[in-house]
Order: sequence, then structure tokens, then C-alpha cells
Amino acid sequence: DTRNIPAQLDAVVVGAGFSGLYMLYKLRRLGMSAKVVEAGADVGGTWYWNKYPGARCDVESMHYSYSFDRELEQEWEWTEKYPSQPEIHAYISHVADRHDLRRDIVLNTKVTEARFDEESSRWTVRTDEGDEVSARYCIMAVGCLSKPKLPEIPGIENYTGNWYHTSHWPEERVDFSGQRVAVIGTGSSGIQAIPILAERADHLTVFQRTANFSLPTFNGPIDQDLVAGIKAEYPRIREEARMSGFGIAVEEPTQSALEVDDEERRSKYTERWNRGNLTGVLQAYTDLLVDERANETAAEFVRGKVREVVRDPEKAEILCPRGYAFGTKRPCLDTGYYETFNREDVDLVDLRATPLVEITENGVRTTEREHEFDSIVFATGFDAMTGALLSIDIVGRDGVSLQEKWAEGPTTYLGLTTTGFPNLFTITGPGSPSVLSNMIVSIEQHVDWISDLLSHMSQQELAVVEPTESAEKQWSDHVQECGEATLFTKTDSWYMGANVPGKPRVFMPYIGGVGPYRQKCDEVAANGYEGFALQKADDTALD
Ligand code: NA7
Repeated sequence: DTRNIPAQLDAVVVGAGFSGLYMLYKLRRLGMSAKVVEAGADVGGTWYWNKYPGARCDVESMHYSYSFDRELEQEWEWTEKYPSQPEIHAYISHVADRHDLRRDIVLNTKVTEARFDEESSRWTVRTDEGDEVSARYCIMAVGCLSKPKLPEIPGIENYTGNWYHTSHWPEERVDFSGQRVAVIGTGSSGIQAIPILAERADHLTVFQRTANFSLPTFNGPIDQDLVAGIKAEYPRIREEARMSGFGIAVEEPTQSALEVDDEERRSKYTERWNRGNLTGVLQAYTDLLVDERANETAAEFVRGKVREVVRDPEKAEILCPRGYAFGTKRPCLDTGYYETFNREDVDLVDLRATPLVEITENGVRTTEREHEFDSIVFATGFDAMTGALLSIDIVGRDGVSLQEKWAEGPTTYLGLTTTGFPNLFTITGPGSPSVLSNMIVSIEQHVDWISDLLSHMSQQELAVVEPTESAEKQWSDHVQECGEATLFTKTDSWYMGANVPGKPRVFMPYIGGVGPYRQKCDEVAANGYEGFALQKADDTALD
């Protein structure tokens, strides 16, 4: 019975998404006792929760899978260029079964508290089901985009229609036929859902605050020649991804966008646009993410595409993103997004001109007027990167909580550990490349690195690991410096915590690149876990 969590474990893992499942797999291979605690009713994490119509990964199917199971990567058959949520969920469920992981996964259970006991150097983990477990290691695999946020306007409790958040979509198919439907938010979730909701509803109104840059996926049935080519060379392709900037192998750019004339640039952007992915255009030139003028050339290219598609020039201008650099808010990939605004039954409300005021009994009120709806879909995003971690009461040394420690923004060593919280690991934590990468590539690297460290500790009979303050400060400064060398820190985005009122403005992910990050982590390990204090259980310091 998986509901029975033993009182003592080597490790508790929080979250059964891609991170938690692979972590469990590795912990078992180390011979450790472990349980994964998961709030959802099934495994999958992001791909369990985000069931909204049109939910799809922005990384191509052949590159969005685990690399650790060499047989599975040959056997598994993806059907489309980009994988849909149901297909990814089927994949991750299969992994859970194939590796017999489910017997150590406790579902429908939220971890509410994790408290470090200095005497025993162990974590006490508590759940909303009343479980209490003592574990040597506590591994947070809670995801970066897992704590949803609603718009900060009053009145939702008065609304009498149905409302949904894209990330907490109901299990059963929602029937919007004959309905007037609103979508609030035009990030990746909104942009994926809008074309499908437009088809299903009688009438759709899109409320846009910030126009996003969106590129077409050119999605469709997967090309079988491409599949065969990749399967023949998977190990090499995976290795290239591991050493690349964003966790997806693409040829590195060599030229500045400003070195070439308009025509040459246009033809390069067009060729890359036609690939239907994000990295193609973003990596067309060396300076798109660091130089405003260079970036503007790509931004204007995208705006030109919007104007080509959207027939009503007024709507096209509202949909043209401006005021921030292309790529510094997460750009989107879509299937028929801009085309949707050519439909008679789709309206667009520019919230910059007429901001939201409140949710009413019958719909939504802006500064201009009330709009009535049968259903409202909130695609309003997440309290990213720290939200899920900080909604657990995590208390480290000296009774200091992670909330207190990170009051001015998160600081970590390598995005994996934080001073004052020994034996606590954050997979895809702030200060790691995670959200700026192909997540699975980052996840595998984090998990492999953590399990190598745990193996080292057990061989050396060590029981406590904690980063030093100076190592953490150096890494956190480096993360900030890398961010400030780019245009990212000039933009209000969830990378900056800017989408959540009151959240500290700190650039949270590491943008030095997936490959360089991996090298740094490997060096730290090769140098005997440089920057960490490692101790025996009885507190005899070793270094
Ligand atoms: P995002 O990308 O954070 O998008 C949220 C959208 O909701 C965005 O357009 C926001 O506008 C809008 N929003 C949020 N709050 C409000 C309020 N109060 N009023 C009006 N509009 C609002 O979340 P997604 O779920 O789409 O995607 C998250 C990530 O998942 C994505 O980046 C990929 O990495 C995958 P804003 O831009 O803040 O003006």
C-alpha cells in the first residue's frame, strides 16, 4: 500500500513530474529508501495539471524525452512534430510503469512542511494527509511553473458562470458549445488554447494585457525520416543538447544581426521562421538577446508576420508586441493563433487601453464597460520558480524559514542547494538554467549530479551537505551578472518575478547556458564538491 509512508526514509522527493520520477529511479539505484509525494491524482507534474485544450510542449517531440533509457528512446513513437499534453502524459505514465516507480509514489497528498532537525541532521516532512516522515534528504521536485496565479482583481467569488485556470483544467472535457467565453491572458497557455476555444465556443473574447511574440509551430504528423535519422544518432544528439546553450542542439550563431544588410537578415529570419521553433530565430545572430538594436530587427520581423496574417489593421497593431525585447518574456509557439483574430466570432480587448476592474456576477468589467460571459478561462500564469517551493513551510537551521531567507529574492549555490538548509535539494531551482532550457535536459543533469553527490557521501560515510555562504554568494552574483549582461533584466516578466505583485525583482534563472552550467557543476564535483561543507553525522567537519 503506497499510502503507508514509513516513518524513516533515506529520502523524500516532493513532486512526481519528470524530475521526481527520475530522482526516484536514481535513488533506488543507490539502494536508498525513498518515497515521492505528489499532490495530483496521477504522475506527470506539469503534464498532469495543464490539460487545457491545445496544451502542447514547445520543444519538439524527438528532443523532449528522457535520455537515460536507451531502449525506450528507440521504442517510443511520437506522433506529431510537437507533443500534445495527452501524449506527454502517456509517455511519462509509461515510464512510471516501465520502471515500476508507482509503488513508491504517494498520490493526492500535499507536502505542507519540511523542518530540519539540527540534532539528528534529518528532515521531518509533513503532509496534508497527516503523514510525518523523517528523512536524511529532502528533494524538492516541485516544478518552476506549478503554483497558478489569478488576476489581482476583486470579485471572482461573485461570478455565477463557470471559470477555469488553464493549469487546473478539469479531467472531463468541458463543453463550451453555444457559450460566450472569455480568455484572460496571452502567454503560452492562452495562445495555445485560444484557437481551439474559438472553434468550440459560440463567441470568444480575448483579454490581452501584453502582446506576446508568437511563432508558428508548423506542427503536424512527425516526419518518419527525421525520426529514423535521430534514432540512429540519439546518443550524439543528446550529448550535443547537454552541451548547448538552451538544451537543444542548434548551430551556434557567429554573426551580429547588425553586421548584415536588411535583405540578408530577412532571408535568414525567414528560413528560421519556417523551421517552426524558438531556438532557430532566437539563435539566428549572436546579439539578439544582448543588444537592443539587434533585437529590434528580429522583433520587427515578427511584427511584420503578425500584420501579414491579421486582416483588421487595428487588431494587428494591438497584437504587435512592443516595449520589450523579443525573447525576454518567454516567446510562444502557436498553431493558428493570429489567424484566429480573423474570425467574426472572436473579439480582442486591449487591457492597456481599458484595464480590468473587477469580475462581476455576469462577467468582467473593464474601465470601459461590462462584458458578459458564460465561462471565463484564466490563462494568467504562475508564481514562477519560487512559488511552489515557498508554499511549503520549509524551515532550516536556527528555525529560519526559506520564506524569510528568500524575502529579497532567492539565492542558491548552483540552483540546487541553499545555505542554512542542509541536505535539501531543489531540482530546477532558481539559479539553474531550467526555465531557459529544454527542461528534461536540465532535469537529467540536476538529478544525475545530486545522485552522484549522494553516492559520494555514502561512500565517504558523510551525512550532511550544505553550501558555504561564500560559494552561494559567488554563484548568486554570477547568476545576476549573467542576467544583467542580457536584455532580460530590462523586461517585466515572470523570470523577474514581475508578474506577481510584491514579489522581489530578481532575475531568477541562470542564463550562462546549459553546457557551461554543466561544466561548472562537474568541476565542483571533480574538486571534491568545492563550495560545500560536508560532514559526518556526528558533526565532525571534514573541510
Ligand atoms: P504566462 O506566460 O505568465 O502568461 C500569463 C498571461 O496572463 C500574460 O499574458 C499576462 O499578461 C496575463 N495576466 C496575468 N495577470 C493578469 C492580470 N491581472 N490582468 C490581465 N492579464 C494578466 O503564463 P502561461 O501559463 O501562459 O505560460 C507559462 C509558461 O509555461 C510559459 O512561459 C512557458 O514557459 C510554458 P502580462 O504579460 O503579465 O501583461
